[in-house]
Amino acid sequence: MSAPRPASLRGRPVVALCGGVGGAKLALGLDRLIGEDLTVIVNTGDDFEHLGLHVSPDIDTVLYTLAGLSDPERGWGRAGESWNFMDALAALGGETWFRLGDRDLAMHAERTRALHGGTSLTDFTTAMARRLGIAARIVPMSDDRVETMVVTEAETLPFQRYFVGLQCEPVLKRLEFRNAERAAASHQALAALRHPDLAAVIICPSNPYLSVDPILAVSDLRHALDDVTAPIIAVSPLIGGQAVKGPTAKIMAELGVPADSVSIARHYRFLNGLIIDETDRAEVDRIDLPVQTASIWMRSLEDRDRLAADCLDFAARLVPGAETGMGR
Ligand code: FO1
Repeated sequence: MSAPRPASLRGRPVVALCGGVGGAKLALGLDRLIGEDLTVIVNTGDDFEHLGLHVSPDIDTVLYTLAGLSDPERGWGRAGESWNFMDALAALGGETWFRLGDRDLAMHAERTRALHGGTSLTDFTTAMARRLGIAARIVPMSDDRVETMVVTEAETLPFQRYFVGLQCEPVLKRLEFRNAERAAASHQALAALRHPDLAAVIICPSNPYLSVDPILAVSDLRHALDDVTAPIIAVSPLIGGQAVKGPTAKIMAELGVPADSVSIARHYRFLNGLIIDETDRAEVDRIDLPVQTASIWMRSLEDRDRLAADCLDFAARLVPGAETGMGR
């Protein structure tokens, strides 16, 4: 059973910014705690057209995770998946570097059909969340195409070619978020950030460079965040200088940034507070922000619930006038 939320936040909306696997775990804890008061704004910089289908990997990871349908080992795709389509495709000599499971395929086919019929990605995603019985609103950062491109020493790669095709091996020089400045924010994402009673914005422990920066690159969203008066907090994606999963530490090394929570706090310039792992307690005094230590490695459902409650407690204590007993 989830912990009760702080009285000062009860019934008030909360926004989470989220990428794929790591972020979705916290989004699940938040959904279990505050359900329909939560809006999750999801990165779509990883979206791409594959085999004629519109694939939105981070949206699907969040949908499947919150619906209890995700594969617990991989973190992406659906549990109990079968791969007949991929096997048949391989036999025909088709492209198999990016794997679409048979069940997952239904989502991509349905999304592609809906988008071709004029439905927006926002409307399709919110409809799917309802259909899958999810209480929170799940919304893409934009209905317009924004493409994360990875600039390496040798070439500029579309995100999935770098992430899946090359397993993040090439040394990253920088990232580009094509069309982000021109893309309009999803109307639901903007409305959630502009809600007059907004209680908190929580940046999930997703990869800051690959997963959260594309959201922040959408100028409408960045400006809306600048105008947010509610506390904006982040959960560090690092524990002991390493990501639980994924290439965050490798990318930080390649960008010449120390892989620690101090760098995460500097990266998100607009933060009012940062949650770091209790084992990184020694870093607290080097961070120029209110810091809460917590156990941020989410192995069990209870871990997700507890961290979600910690986030809301921390945000509630950051409101001017609230008692500030930071966990230092
Ligand atoms: N990740 C992989 O490492 N290999 C895959 O073949 C793969 C397929 C895939 C299909 C659908 C989907 O929603 C996600 C998929 N992912 C795969 C994960 C995805 O590439 C990443 O998790 C995100 O884009 C980064 O957050």
